[in-house]
Amino acid sequence: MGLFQKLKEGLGKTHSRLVHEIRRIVTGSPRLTGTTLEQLEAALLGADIGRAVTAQIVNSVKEAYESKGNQGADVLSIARDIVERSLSNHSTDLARAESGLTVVSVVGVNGTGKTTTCAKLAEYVKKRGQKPMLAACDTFRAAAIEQLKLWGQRLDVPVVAGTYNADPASVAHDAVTAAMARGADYLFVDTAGRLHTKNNLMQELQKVHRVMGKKLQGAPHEVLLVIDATTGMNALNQAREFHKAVSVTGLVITKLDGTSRGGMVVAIHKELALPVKFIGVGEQIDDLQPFNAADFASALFQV
Ligand SMILES: Nc1nc2c(ncn2[C@@H]2O[C@H](COP(=O)(O)OP(=O)(O)OP(=O)(O)O)[C@@H](O)[C@H]2O)c(=O)[nH]1
Ligand SMILES: [Mg+2]
Repeated sequence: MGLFQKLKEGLGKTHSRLVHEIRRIVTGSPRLTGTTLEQLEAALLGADIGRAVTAQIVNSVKEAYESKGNQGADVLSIARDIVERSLSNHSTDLARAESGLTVVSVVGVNGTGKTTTCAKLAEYVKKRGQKPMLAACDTFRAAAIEQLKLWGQRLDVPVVAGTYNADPASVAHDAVTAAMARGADYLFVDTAGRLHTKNNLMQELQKVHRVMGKKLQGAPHEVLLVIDATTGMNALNQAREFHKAVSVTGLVITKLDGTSRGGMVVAIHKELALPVKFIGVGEQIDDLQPFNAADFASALFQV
């Protein structure tokens, strides 16, 4: 299956909700009235597209109707174009250190998909011909180390791990040392899930980053915050707090296949001005995709 097809399937719940509702609204009302616009607004907000972008879409639909009449107001394509434009002002490629090893720290609250994302990213760079390594810095949750090691075995990617309850910063230090010694291109650092409201845990994360930065200048070169799309707008608070503590460089939004509110990608991007770098649309290893604004917008609104 092609990448776009997979994306379309993954976003299927959000797509059918939006397209179904918008079509019902448009065909149910031969003339565009105030009520139609209100229904359109409700449909877009219901998919969590957010107030700002929803208002833009509703205004454009109104303008198109006023200047061109009903025929000119193709609501789905207007929405598609506005969503694409609102998402496309950022580069989304994985950071690359100027020379040698690039360290990518993967952070977020519990259960968002960090460990899976580390594995998927390792596979992603491997497919491009680069050499990945993994660091098991979740020394807290039961079975977290085994989970990452299992991925390492499956993907044939080396994993640096310590023991449970070891200081994650010391595992991170050893992992950077090992990755440099082995000439890896990327080190993906799997960190423990933590609530953004827990100060001591956020400080622990800062320490992990500080220690890596001492070992290798610029590390971590990328801090990816993994957000579970099914948590909806609470993700905004998570993102703000993580960003404050560890300067997030990009977002990974997972589990988009599990929600009909996939428009949250648009709202979060608008609200935070942080690039969405990857999205997860399933549990398989190749279900993590580099984010592409045009494809995402088409997958939401294209019939
Ligand atoms: N459907 C779906 N499931 C996903 C996606 N990404 C991750 N998952 C699933 O989410 C669950 C949790 O994933 P993990 O990678 O263990 O999450 P984590 O953030 O490392 O969890 P903790 O380490 O406990 O904080 C697993 O069952 C994954 O398969 C996705 O894009 N879609
Ligand atoms: Mg994990």
